[in-house]
Amino acid sequence: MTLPFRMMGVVNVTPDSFSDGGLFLDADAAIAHARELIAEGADIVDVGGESTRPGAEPVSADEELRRVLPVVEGIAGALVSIDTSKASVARAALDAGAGMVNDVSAFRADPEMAGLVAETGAECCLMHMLGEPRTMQRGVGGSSYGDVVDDVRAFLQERMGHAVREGVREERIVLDPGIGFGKTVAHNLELLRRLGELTALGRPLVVGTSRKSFLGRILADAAGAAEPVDVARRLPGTIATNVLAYERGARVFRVHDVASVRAALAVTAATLNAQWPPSATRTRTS
Ligand code: PMM
Repeated sequence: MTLPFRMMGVVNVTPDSFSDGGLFLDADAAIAHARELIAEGADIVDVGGESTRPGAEPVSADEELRRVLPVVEGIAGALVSIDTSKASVARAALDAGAGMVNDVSAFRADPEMAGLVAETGAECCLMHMLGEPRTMQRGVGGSSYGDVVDDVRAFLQERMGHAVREGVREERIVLDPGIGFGKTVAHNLELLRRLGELTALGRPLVVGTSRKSFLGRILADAAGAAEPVDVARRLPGTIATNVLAYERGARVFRVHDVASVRAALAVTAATLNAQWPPSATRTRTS
C-alpha cells in the first residue's frame, strides 16, 4: 500500500548508539534486523557505523566501513541510506548498492561529500546540527540560537544552496531539523511545534525523534519520576511527535519502531486527507 509519506528504519551497527548500541554489531544480526524493518514497511533503511550521540568518540573510516559494508551488501535491493559524514564511507556504500547519503553534518565535515553525491546522483539528507556530535550538547542553552526555527531554516537554506552549487540536483535533497542535535528540550519542542515554517524550503522534511532523550524526560515528568524514562519505553512519545510532525508537514520519518509508527501515521494521513477509501477501486466501507 502506497502511503503519502516514507518510513526510514534505523539500523545502527555501533557499540554505543543510545537507542540500539551493541544490538546489531554483528553483520548477520544487523541484516536480519534490516529485513524485519523492511517487512514492517520501511521504505528506506538507514545504516550507520558511527554513533552520533553526545560526547561519542569519532570512529576511523576503516572501522566504520568494516561495520557497515557487509550490511549494505546484505540488503542490496532495498533503498539503503548510509548514515555517514565521510565521503570514503559513502562512496563504498553507494558502490555496494546504497542509494542515499544521510549526512548529519550537511556536507560540512568532508569537502568531498557534495561532489560525490552530485556525481553519483544519490539522494541526500542534509541535517541541522549545532557544532559536531562530540561537543554539540556542551553549554547548549536558551541563548544558543536567536530564534531556533529561523536559525535552522537559514542553515538548511544555506546548505541546500551549497549542495546545488556543487552540482546536486535539488530534487535529490531532503532536509532535517536535527531533533536533539545541539538543542535543549525546549528547542526540540519549538522546532516540532513550528515545523510548518520549514516547509517553505520547498523540499520534503525528515524528522528523527525516535526514542530520543527529550522524550525520556517529558515521559518521566508526566509519570512523576526523577530519572528519564528508559529508551525501551519511549514509543508513545515517538508516536506522538511523529504524528504531530506529519500534521505539520514532515514526510519522511526516521524511526526504530517502523510498524507502530507507520500504522499511527497511516491513520493520521487518512484522517487529515479526509478521503476514504484512498483509491476509487476500493469498495470496502469499513
Ligand atoms: N538521529 C540520529 C542519527 N542520525 N540522521 C538524521 N537525518 N536525523 C536524525 O534525527 C538522526 C540521524 C541519532 O539517533 P540514533 O542513535 O537512534 O540513530
